[in-house]
Amino acid sequence: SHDPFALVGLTYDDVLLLPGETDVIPSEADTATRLSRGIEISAPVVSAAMDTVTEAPMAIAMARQGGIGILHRNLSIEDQVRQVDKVKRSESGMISDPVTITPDATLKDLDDLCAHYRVSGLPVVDAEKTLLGIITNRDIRFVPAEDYLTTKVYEKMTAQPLITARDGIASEEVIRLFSEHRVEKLPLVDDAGRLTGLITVKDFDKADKYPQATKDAEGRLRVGAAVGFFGEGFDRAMSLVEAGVDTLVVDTANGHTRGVLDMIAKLKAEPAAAGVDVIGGQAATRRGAQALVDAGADAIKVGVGPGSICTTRVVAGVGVPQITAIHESAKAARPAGVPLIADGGLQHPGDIGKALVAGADSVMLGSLLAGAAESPGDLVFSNGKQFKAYRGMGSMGAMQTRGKNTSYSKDRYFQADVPEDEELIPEGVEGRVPYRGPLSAVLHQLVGGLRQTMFYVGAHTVDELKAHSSFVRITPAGLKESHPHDISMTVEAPNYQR
Ligand code: RVP
Repeated sequence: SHDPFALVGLTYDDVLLLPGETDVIPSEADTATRLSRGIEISAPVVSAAMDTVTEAPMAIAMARQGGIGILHRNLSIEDQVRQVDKVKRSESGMISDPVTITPDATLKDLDDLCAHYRVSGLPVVDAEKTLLGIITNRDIRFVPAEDYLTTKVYEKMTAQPLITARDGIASEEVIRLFSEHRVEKLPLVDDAGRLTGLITVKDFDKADKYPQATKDAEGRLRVGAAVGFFGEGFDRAMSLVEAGVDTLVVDTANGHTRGVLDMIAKLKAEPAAAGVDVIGGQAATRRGAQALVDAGADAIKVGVGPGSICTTRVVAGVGVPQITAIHESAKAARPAGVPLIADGGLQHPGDIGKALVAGADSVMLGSLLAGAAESPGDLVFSNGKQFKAYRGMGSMGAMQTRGKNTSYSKDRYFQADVPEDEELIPEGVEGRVPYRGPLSAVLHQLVGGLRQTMFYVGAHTVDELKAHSSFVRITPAGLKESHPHDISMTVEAPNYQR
C-alpha cells in the first residue's frame, strides 16, 4: 500500500558524517571526480549558471583551480559566445586560434582588441593568414594616444626578422627561444608561413602555476554554458558548440518534462555536438533522474528549491530537501554510470562532503561563490562593509533584465509565454552577499574543508568517500551543538561567518 508520508526529506543540516578509522593526511586527499561522463575535474566544485555568479572571469578562475564554471544564459547568444571564447583563449601552453590583426588596421583597433581580450599584443597577418609581423605594447609605447586613429599597424609592427616556431615544438625549446631572444610571444607557422598558433610567456608560466587546472585535450581551460529548451535554445547551443564549449547544461527548474528531455536527446543526437557533454536538470526524485538518464544526459543536476535565493518551495509548495533529493536521484543515476551534480543549498564547506556521500559527484555553488572578486558586478559598500549583488534567476530582476518580461531566461521557470502586460510569478529573490576576496581564497577554504572531511572519515579518494561513509541523523539540539554556542564570536573565521 502507498503511504503518502513514508518518504522523509532530509537536508544538509539534518545529518552529519560519521568519523571513521583513518590514515589520511588532509593535504594528500585526492579530490578528483567526474563532472559528467566525459569531463574530469580535480576539485568537485562547479559555479552556478547565474548572472551574478558566472561570466568569463569566474569560469577562468574556476577552471584554473580545478573546478569548472557554467556561463549563465541571461544574455544574447553573441554575448554568451564571446564569454566562451574568452575562456577558451585565456590560458594554455599554446593558443591554436589566436586573435590577430591586419596590417592596415589602426592602433585604435589594436588597442580595442587588446583591451577586450586582455592581451598585450597581436600577430599581424594578411587575408591568407600569412604572418607579416607582430605588434605589442612595446612597439607603440611612444605613440601619443591622439595618433591612434591615424597610425596603421604596419607602421609600428616588428616585421622581419621574426622569431617563430613550428607546431609541436618541445617545452624546453620554447623556454630556450624565449630567453635567448627576449621575446614574449612566439608565433607558430606552417611551411607556407601561415600562422597556426601562438605561445606567450604569460600563458606558459600559468600552465606551471595551475597544475590542477581543468583543461581540454588541447590544453585550453574547460568551460560549460547554460542553454534553455525553448525558442532559440537549440541555436544558442549550436553557436556555443562552435565556439568550443566543453559542456552544455540544459538549464531549467524542472527537467521532468517532455520539452527538456527532447532537447537533451536532440543535442545528444546532433553530430556537430559530438564530444560535447550534455548535462540535464533539475531532478529531485528517482523517476525524474531516470527520465534524464533515459534522455541520454551525461550528468544530472539535482535540486528543486534548495537555493539560498530560491522561493519555489514556498511559492509552489514543491521540492525535496537536498540530501534526500540526491540520495533518491542517485538510485537512478548510479546504476547508469551518470554523475550527479548537487545544485544549491550548500551553506558551509562541510556540506560538500555530505553531498558526495549522499550520492553526488560534484556540487554547484551560487551564494558561496557570488561574493568572490571574479563574480560579475561591482563591489557595493554599505555601513563600512563590502558586498556583491546576488539574485535568483527566477527573481523579478533577473526575469526582466531587458525590460518587462523580456529576459532571455524566464523560460527556466516555464514562463516564456507570459505577455509583457502580465505580472510574472517570481520564484527567487534579489539581495547581496559579503565580499569574500579572490576565488582562489574562497575555494581554498571550501576544498580545504572537504579535505578535512576525507581525513575524518578515512577516505583517500572521492570514490572511497562515496563508498564507505555514512550519516547520522541529528536533531535541532544536535544542530545547535554543531555551531559555535555559548560564546559571542569576536573574530570571524575565513570559513565561518554568522
Ligand atoms: P545556492 O548555492 O544555495 O545559492 O543555490 C544556487 C542554485 O539555486 C543555482 O545553481 C540554481 O540551481 C538555483 N537557482 C538559481 N536561481 C534560482 C531562483 O531564482 N529560484 N534558483
